[in-house]
Amino acid sequence: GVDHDRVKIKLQSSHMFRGYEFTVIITGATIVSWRVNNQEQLFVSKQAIFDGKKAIRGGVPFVFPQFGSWAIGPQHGFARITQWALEKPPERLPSGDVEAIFSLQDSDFTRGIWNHAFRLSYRLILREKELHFNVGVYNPGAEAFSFTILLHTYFKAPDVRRCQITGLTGSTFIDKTQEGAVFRESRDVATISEYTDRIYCNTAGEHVICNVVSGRKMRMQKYNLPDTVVWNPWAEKAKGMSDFGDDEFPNMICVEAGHVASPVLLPPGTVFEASQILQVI
Ligand code: TA6
Repeated sequence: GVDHDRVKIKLQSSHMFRGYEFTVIITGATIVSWRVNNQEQLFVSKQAIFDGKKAIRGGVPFVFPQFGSWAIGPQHGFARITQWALEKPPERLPSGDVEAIFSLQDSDFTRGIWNHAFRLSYRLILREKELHFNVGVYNPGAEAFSFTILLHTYFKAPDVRRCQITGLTGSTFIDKTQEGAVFRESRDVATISEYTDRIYCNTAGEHVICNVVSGRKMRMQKYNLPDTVVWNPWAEKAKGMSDFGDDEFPNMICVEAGHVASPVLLPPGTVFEASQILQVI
């Protein structure tokens, strides 16, 4: 269903009690819920703010055209706090999947921050245990522009200390908890036991995150999103965030697919395409 600020998309499964659905808040095209077998896979803080002025603390905020802080605009860019358009309402495809397309193009608001004409398309496809994210960035202008882009996914977890992430081995990472010092990941399986904020560069095209909700595993496949950010604010930082409960940090792990270690340079008249597939396995 579509109402003025959110689009709820349900894939009615054959089994009575096994619902597959996702909900998108059109501000920021932020997915705020993705249920598989009626179980929520995404973390959204109980103190998340939905007024559109601040990014939603949870779900999958859309980070564009800037990952991180920049001098000219809000941290992580404007896409996640701007009203997108529902380009194509939810439709069941012949394959049985359900597809919805959101779009965002430059406006007075965006040009006031970042003076480029652009058009984003965001095609979401719901399959039984999968959610596909297809992103397109188009440059309609006469000048090239560069950007960084990331899907800021908050996974729900019973206890982040038991989560394990594969596919980071051997990658160099920028450690934002240590003033950006660069290290190499030596562990086959990465775990988190403290405040963590790492930009892993040129990681494998696939990660498996273990011990997420309901003890299942989450497979993340990335295309043209070479980097992976891993974040958990832990207790101290969580206390300093008004939209993050003091006791919530154990129940989330951010594993974020992006092109952030180096910017994308987009020549006039061309398109950057990237995608992510999340699958409960
Ligand atoms: O997820 C990585 C990160 O860049 C962290 O440094 C932290 O700032 C997080 O994003 C959340 O940022 P936000 O602007 O949503 O509070």
